[in-house]
Amino acid sequence: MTITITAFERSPHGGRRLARDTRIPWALEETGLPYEVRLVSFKAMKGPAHLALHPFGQIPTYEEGDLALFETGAIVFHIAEHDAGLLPKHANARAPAITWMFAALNTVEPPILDLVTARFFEADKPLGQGALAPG
Ligand SMILES: N[C@@H](CCC(=O)N[C@@H](CS)C(=O)NCC(=O)O)C(=O)O
Repeated sequence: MTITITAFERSPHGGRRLARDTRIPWALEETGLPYEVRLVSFKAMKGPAHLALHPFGQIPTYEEGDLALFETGAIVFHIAEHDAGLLPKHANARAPAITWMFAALNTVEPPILDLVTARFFEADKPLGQGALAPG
């Protein structure tokens, strides 16, 4: 069954295929599953066809036959279930792997994203005057 994933066609910061979508081909390459990449524009991402795949109009998405997924964590979890090297079958090895998936998304990613935003996208603004500045 063909697996199709989506990625930015282009982003204001040159993020063609270099945004969070990189997690998905990485997992697919680890498992050896073949896949295709459909590049989407910002306009297409907010259109009805893409919104039917992703309720927030973002990338990445994952399609496999009738199955459509969004959220990198859920997609990587789904892919990892095909490969005991990524997600062990034994409960005591599986649970820590799942713990690290949650940690990566909930604990590791947010401060890295804050740092990237402050360092690269808001470097011209005084600290605290960026996107999250009050009022
Ligand atoms: N929590 C989501 C985040 C998805 C996300 O923020 N995607 C970004 C690219 S990394 C996006 O599509 N941004 C464009 C937009 O929000 O309009 C995930 O892990 O899949």
